[in-house]
Amino acid sequence: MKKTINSNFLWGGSTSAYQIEGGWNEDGKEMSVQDTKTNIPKNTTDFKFASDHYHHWREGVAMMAEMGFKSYRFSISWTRVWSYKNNKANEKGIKFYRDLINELLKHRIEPIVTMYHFDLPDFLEKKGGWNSRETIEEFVNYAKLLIDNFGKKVKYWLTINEQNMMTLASGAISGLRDYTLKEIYQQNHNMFLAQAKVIKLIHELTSAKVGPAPNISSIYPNSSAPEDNLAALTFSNIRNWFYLDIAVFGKYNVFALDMLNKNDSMFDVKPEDMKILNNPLSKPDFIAFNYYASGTVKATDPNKNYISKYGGKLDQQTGFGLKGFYEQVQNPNLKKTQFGWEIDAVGFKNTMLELTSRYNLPLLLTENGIGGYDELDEKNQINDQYRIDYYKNHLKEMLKAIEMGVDLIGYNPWSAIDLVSTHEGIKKRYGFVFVNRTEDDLKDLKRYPKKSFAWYKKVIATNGKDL
Ligand code: BGP
Repeated sequence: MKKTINSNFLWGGSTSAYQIEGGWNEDGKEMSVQDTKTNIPKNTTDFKFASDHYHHWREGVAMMAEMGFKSYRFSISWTRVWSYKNNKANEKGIKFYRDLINELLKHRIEPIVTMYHFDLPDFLEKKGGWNSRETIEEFVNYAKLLIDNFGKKVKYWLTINEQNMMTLASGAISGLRDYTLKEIYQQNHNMFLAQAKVIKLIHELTSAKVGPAPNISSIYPNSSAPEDNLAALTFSNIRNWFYLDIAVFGKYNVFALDMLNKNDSMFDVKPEDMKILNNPLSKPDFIAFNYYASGTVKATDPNKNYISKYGGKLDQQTGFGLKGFYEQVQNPNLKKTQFGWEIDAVGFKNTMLELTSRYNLPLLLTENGIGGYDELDEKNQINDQYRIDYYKNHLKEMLKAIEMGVDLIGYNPWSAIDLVSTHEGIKKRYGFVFVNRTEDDLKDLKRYPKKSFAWYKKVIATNGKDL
């Protein structure tokens, strides 16, 4: 029988706390690294007010319900629920998320909760951040707090959003000081340990399911030259599989270790670490993944310098290069978004097939989408046909992947509602719902459904039959 979407498929949308909430210093919320960030690009808003979801969340959930959402993937702000100043939970912050979760459940929307999405408490960063093993214990304590407060109602947890992008493109995301390659990969190792401990904790204390949420993309070689193929294999392993091999198999990926050794940057591993990473209770129940675009690479030019960590054009999808290993190039077969990311719907299917053949676990799509300029027209409408086209093509490929045997349990595109991009401001919009503000003018923050809102509503109502 032809495999198709289950009736309990989690159709929804996705956001993250610092990019949507605002209320950056309200009701006892303390500073995260996103609040203290100093490299906000010119003419781009910071995250203080964002979409002011902190004051519009009920309306936001109502609009999600109107679209027929079965799930909503959002993150909890660590600094809203825990006070390092008072060394105790911040009840007002807890109440915000309790109310949000209750409201979602009232509308039969399943909360999919990310514990940590790029917003480490600044207090911890100042004490060494993820380079310090203390942060691992702090993350475990924070996870306990979340389980104590929300564990009875949340059935799907995500540990860390895009740990791979925090490692590979941290300049675009966190704006932290210029760490050395070894320090960056030490942070990465410590995050792996934190994740393993928290997955175990969730398994011990709840019946919920939990998974990591990396950004995963198929990687193509620029030509059939064996050297280009090796570059593609290397990049794919360093970008993608490194993160999932450790989470699923408890094993460090050889390509990643080789790259670190050759750069004299191998991180320190304590004897007990591998036991923690290999604990059977630390294995994920599913793989959540974010997909925006594929990537294409070629072998590197020995005479050229590469941006390996930070720099102008490096972000989550573009500009990757590492001398002696790979250089990302443009794929002439693909069109680009208004913000320069390649559009590859077939790559979405390829990515799911690669994930399934490597790990054979259920998959949960937690981000996919297109950033573009949207404006209200004279009738106060937004015609984002380009977004509908993007989703339509991706969903067609998703259906083919499911038919081929991919066990995909949900599709939660980015983003449910307009929010602030990681480094390109509010002008780079992703939502089904328009939020009326600009980079420097908060206007009335009124919400307007875009054309894609009605389209997505129909897709959900027909369980993906009517695209
Ligand atoms: C992912 C992040 C999100 C998000 C999205 C779009 O990497 O998990 O937080 O913002 O990409 O990226 P951007 O905001 O840079 O356009």
